[in-house]
Amino acid sequence: LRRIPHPPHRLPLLGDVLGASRRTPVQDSLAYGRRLGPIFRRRAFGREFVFVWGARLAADMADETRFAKHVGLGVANLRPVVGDALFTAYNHEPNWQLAHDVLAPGFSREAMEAYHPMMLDVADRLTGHWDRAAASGDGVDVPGDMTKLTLETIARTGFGHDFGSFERSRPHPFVTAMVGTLSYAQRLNTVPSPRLLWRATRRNEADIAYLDRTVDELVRARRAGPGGDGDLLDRMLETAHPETGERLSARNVRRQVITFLVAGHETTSGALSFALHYLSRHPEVAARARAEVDRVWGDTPVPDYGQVARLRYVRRVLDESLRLWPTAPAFAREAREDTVLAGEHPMRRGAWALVLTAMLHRDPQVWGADAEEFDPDRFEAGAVRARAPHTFKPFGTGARACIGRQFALHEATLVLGLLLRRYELLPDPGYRLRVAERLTLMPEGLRLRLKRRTPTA
Ligand code: MNH
Repeated sequence: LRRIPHPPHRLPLLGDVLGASRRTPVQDSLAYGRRLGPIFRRRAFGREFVFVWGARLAADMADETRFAKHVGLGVANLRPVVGDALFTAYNHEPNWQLAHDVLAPGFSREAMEAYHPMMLDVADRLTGHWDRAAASGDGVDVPGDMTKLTLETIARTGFGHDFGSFERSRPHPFVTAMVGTLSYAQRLNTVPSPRLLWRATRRNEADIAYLDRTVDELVRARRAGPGGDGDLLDRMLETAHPETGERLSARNVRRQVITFLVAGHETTSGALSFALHYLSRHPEVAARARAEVDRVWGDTPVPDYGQVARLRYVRRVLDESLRLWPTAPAFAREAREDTVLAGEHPMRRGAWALVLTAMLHRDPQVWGADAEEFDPDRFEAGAVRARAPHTFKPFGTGARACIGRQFALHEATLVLGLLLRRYELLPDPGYRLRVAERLTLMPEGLRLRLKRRTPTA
């Protein structure tokens, strides 16, 4: 450990807090990473965290035979909310495999095809709202509206539920409570003892109680009603494990529903928002993407499932946005046994480090001297093949990688296609990208003005 660099000015007790802010731990870590190199440590209140972002080191940590997901820091802080549900389960907890096997078919191609028309329905509500903004010349609140869209999409496709987000002027209280628990989980990492946050702790307990109540109500309604055509909730409630015949308990179902409602929308919303920001700032990229949509979709009023995957350039815009701002900006890995990381850093069994995806994605040795620039052509097939493996990891790695990856990519590509086809995106020239952190990343205060392109479509 002593060989791993750390910031020069360490305060007794407090640790490496000089020049760092509690609100932006990821962006501060990017700055440290640039100064300190591909592996570094930060200390806060007597706890030491190792960050890894160099491509060689990160690729070694992707070796599933020697490393596994570590449930730590922000993820562990969510355990009081979602316990042993998929995202927060320890590797050894039996409910991980059970839920994974029961829910994986909910992300198969057939399942995705069934979600597609529902995704279109929700997107219609967004464009209804944006059409009015385009007509009146008002700007739109991009992260706010993308959050409405992605929340309604996962609620509808996964649970047959409607939060009515587009009919509300303020975020649904479920979103407020969710953002509350995410922010609280992040803040817990920035204080020596949770007792310092007693007021926020009480608030957090109320937020958790609200999430639980909302979900219990949703489950009660499903049990009383007709069923959801094999959606995620049906699978959670009805499906027995194909081999063991085991089912998820009521308590575990509650935790899974919250997990999917949260994990299923917050990061996708950020990804869409960053992509829209970059599209508005790069008119030549937007023009190319729009030409592709016009070519692939022609004048079909609604694109079908297969027409979404054929938007290759739009998908590259999304990948490039997730490269610069992976909305889940880090994940933790632990050693399964005593091992040596990249032949250099000895690690004991159970020792762990954070893979700082946001910085791995900017490693100049992988992405070149212009790594900080937005350029979707980096994801052309030839360029991808030429790149070292495990250097683009917005969805994590290995057995515990994102189960919703295809879902998110399909939804986001579809929505970007629909928006590009319908509007010109006009940036506010005074806006400077500000990134808000609450475990996930979101462009703060991003507003765009819209010009309706095809009044008939
Ligand atoms: Mn998702 C795990 C990123 C969309 C549900 N997700 C992960 C991990 C990353 C991630 C990174 C691994 C975390 C870790 O190793 O600790 N997820 C994303 C991003 C998007 C995203 C960047 C959108 C863009 N995720 C979605 C969607 C859903 C979803 C959509 C559901 C519909 N994700 C999950 C679940 C897990 C997960 C569930 C936990 C999987 C597991 O541990 O088995």
